[in-house]
Amino acid sequence: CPHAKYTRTGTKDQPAIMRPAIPDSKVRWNSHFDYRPIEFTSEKVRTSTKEYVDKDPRFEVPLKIDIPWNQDDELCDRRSYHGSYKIVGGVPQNPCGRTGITGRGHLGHFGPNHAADPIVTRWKRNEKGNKILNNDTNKPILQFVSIRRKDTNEFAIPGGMVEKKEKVTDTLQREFQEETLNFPDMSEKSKHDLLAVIKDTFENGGNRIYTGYVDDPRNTDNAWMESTVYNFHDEHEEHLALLKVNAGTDATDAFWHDMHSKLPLFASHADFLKKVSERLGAHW
Ligand code: RP5
Ligand code: MG
Ligand code: MG
Repeated sequence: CPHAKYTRTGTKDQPAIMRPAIPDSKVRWNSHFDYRPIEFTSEKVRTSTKEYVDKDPRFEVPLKIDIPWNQDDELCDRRSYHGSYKIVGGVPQNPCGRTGITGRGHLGHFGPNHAADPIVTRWKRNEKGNKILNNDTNKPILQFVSIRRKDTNEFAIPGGMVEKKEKVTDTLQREFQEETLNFPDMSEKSKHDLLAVIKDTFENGGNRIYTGYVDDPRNTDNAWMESTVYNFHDEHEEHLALLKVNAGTDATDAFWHDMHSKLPLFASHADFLKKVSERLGAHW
């Protein structure tokens, strides 16, 4: 499990909550520390009446709420990729350590909140179609479909939350479409063709890059993000590489971006991209 290391939480609509600083050596639960976390669950999550948002089992007395921790229940999969998590004080404990915040912050579920991240890549090419090499590393440069997130304004992979009873393979396609393929004026025929390409390449040509904890700014001691990350690479500019992208729901912008280590990216997304570049022998 990687170290939980975020120091603040917040979204565009809600001010950032400053977390008490936790020295690296004190992140793990077994290190002794005079720990005084802040309890924070956003108004939106606390007052939600959506069936898919958990009730807080600590406060719903006398109405007893029994959440099937560590299991795949009818609403969502509450299992972690990091094995069985502990229940402390009636709620799950973040397996990666202290975050400075208790409660759920902006997250709907206690325990793992599952997401999926599609990394769509192609080679950067010149007008003749040859791969462009980086001057320092002499390795070819990859490009990936990137968004700028509405909430934090950072560059990110166009991923999203796994919805109620959704398969991860469906989340990957849905989020990619929603966040990067927004063409309101496109004809029905072109839309149909475009979606067929996505469906075909996403269902047949992906490589799993990572599954597990994401160092997301919304993580708390009791709720955290985990993701399944896939790379869909178009080696010969046959299908995905030809896509034109346009920002949709959660993005202010969507574009093909050169991949390298200096890009400031949301959450653990740089770690995921690094893995892709290593796998394909690309510049990083
Ligand atoms: C990150 O948050 C995941 O890696 C994924 O990219 C994203 C999912 O949350 P939303 O984009 O739906 O806010 O932890
Ligand atoms: Mg998203
Ligand atoms: Mg989304």
